[in-house]
Amino acid sequence: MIAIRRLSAWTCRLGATCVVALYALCAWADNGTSESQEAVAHESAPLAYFLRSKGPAAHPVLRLDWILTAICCFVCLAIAVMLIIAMFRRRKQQDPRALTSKGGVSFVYVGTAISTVALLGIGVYMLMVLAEVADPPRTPALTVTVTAYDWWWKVDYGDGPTHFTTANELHIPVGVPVLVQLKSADVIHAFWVPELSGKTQTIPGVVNRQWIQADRPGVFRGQCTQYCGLQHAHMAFEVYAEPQAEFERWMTAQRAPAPAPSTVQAVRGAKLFEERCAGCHTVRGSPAAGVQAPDLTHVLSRRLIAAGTVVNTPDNLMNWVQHVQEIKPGTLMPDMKLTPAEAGDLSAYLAALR
Ligand code: HEC
Ligand SMILES: [Cu+2]
Repeated sequence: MIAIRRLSAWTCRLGATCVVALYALCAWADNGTSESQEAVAHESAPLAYFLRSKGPAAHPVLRLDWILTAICCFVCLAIAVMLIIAMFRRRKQQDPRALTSKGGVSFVYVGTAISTVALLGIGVYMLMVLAEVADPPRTPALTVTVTAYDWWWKVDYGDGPTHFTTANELHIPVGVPVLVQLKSADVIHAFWVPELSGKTQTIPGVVNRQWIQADRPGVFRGQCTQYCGLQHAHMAFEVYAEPQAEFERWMTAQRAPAPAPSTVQAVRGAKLFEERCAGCHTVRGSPAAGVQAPDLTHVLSRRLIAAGTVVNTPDNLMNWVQHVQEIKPGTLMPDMKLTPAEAGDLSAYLAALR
């Protein structure tokens, strides 16, 4: 009896050590990567779903993660320890022709009972977490519509004359619940901002709902989490949680149409854009009204382009336009063949879309 008690204490201690080690490993990976990937996604890579939750829709999920991990570690260890004991504690030799063997069956009953209770408990706890995060604590302060495309995200704000569209970037006011209506334009994707909420699928023909809330200002990385084809891994986005005033300034700036091109070069660039890009892209305030690609009215205001793949600098932008298929092979924009003069004109036009 004493031996068993000592053994179970030892197993518990080892389980706890495993969980702590796992946590340390996550923290280490998190630090290492955020330094080396500074250029791509500051403070948000990797997704850190085992480390931080920054809002009420994510806190219960993080707690669930760790409790389940602890239980799983404990079960693995307990089984390993019992196996080892079984290997070393042989029974007395028996007559090999004997038909009956005694003892040991009670372990089956005890094991089944413990597993049943544990699994039922976990099931109930999971349902409680689901209920806890199903609805926001109060009426959402804002509703946005996010539509998933192969392989980027369209974000729509407001309707009627105040409506505007952006891509791969979700701005929200801090400290209030925001309702995200989720749609898909093609296949099944899934919306996930680990620090702000659990995962929700986007399904063609269905409008799903997920609420998010950030307790503090910050940038939170999101990722498509349902395999959707070749560039699924490059289908990220960022959520910017901002104080109300800053958020409203951003909205006002985004609502404005693009200014008319002001230099001769930019006018040439605008014409080129209409001929070569307008079939897919929209620039409000110009005749370009394509719908199958990101709205570029304020493309320069975005930190990243191509669904989190490229940092948005003037050089990277023109490199993207001309070498899309090298940067994001298979994506639904073709490489644009431009002469150096055309690239200069287009660049001058795009530079005003901020
Ligand atoms: C056949 C349709 C098509 C044409 C034509 C096209 N694009 Fe695109 N473009 C796309 C798609 C689709 C994406 C999204 C790619 C992704 O992220 O996977 C995109 C993305 C972009 C982006 C990144 C936007 C962001 O916020 O992530 C820029 C900039 C861009 N295109 C510029 C241009 C320019 C300039 C032209 C014309 C020279 C052009 N595109 C022509 C389909 C097109
Ligand atoms: Cu995907």
